[in-house]
Amino acid sequence: MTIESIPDLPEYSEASLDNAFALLERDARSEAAAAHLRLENDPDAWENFRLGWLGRKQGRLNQISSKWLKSAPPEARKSLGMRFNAFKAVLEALFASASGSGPSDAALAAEAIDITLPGTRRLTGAEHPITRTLNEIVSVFAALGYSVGVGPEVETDYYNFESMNFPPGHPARDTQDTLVVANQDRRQPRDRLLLRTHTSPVQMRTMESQPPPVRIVIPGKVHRNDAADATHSPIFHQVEGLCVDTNVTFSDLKGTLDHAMKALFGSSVKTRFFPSFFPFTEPSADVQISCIFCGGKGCRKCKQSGWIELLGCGMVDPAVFAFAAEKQPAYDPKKISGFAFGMGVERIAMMKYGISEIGQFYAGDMRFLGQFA
Ligand code: 2U9
Repeated sequence: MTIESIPDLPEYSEASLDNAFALLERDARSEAAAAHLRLENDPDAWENFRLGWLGRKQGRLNQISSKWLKSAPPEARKSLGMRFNAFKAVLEALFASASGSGPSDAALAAEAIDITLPGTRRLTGAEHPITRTLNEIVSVFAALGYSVGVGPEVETDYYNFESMNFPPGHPARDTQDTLVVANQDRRQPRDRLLLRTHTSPVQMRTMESQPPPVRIVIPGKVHRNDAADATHSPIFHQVEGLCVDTNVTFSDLKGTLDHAMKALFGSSVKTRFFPSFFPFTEPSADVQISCIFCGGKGCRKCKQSGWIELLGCGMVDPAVFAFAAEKQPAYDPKKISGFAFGMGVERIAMMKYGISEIGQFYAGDMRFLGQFA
């Protein structure tokens, strides 16, 4: 209500004041009744009633009294003031009776709770089997004193390939084809961005940032232009490890990985190492473990061989150390040596949990994922 919308009093006789205040009281009582009805849908109905009449600034009582008192002849002011006080008491009584009356039966019934009903069962979250396997692998190495590193999934050509001994144009790059960021012709070839094909760039960055000794594992997501099938996905997870110190030997590598495989698959598991090739290690090896399904006797899973190939490893190639030495001269291959290894997390999770389709990990099907809760 604005001050303009308040009617002027035609005159200040007692009869006309009686009439004006009777009308005000009638309005107030009918608004109070309406507020009471509205209360079920509008919990603020009574507060709005109070503010509308008794509010300090916008309340009608104040506005009307100041307008009428201002224009009243001096002899009518006393009577007018007393009537305002009486009307204020009516308004306060209306409000007090309402606020004391509480919510209606219907409102109480609507929010009643039947405590005899069973509770709502909420699904608790659980680690995804890939995350769980990745963490398990990492903790095996953490217990051997390895620290854990992470790094960018979008990498430069230098860290992903060149520093890992895949020179530009070298055919070894074809084994790890990947997506590259478009429109980078103005950048130097070594600075062009791509989705990393392995987590090795993080090991290289670690060596650049600290002198030896280094013992570190890097878990993470990697990307390769590989066709998806039952056991391959173009996006997968790896854990790679790097150990650099004085006098690190191939025996240390064998002992470390033999221990890790026993920790992951059980103490009866055996390991064996076969010559292999990776650009970043020399010599390199593929590691097999005795078949965890048949204990080495030969079964369908191990194609009757008793062995399953699980990871790759090798002694860090001196050429890789030479790239690190550009920033940290202590990586002098004449003074230090190191081993590195890499494993696919999906492959290990599939072995541990007897899963035959890699796509199950990514489908988000609760019937599959619920088994790991
Ligand atoms: C630095 C130097 C050497 C990491 C290594 C492998 C062997 C390997 C594969 C296993 C299955 C990749 O996920 S997979 O397809 N990895 O066989 N990775 S040695 O060598 C490094 C890493 C960093 C500085």
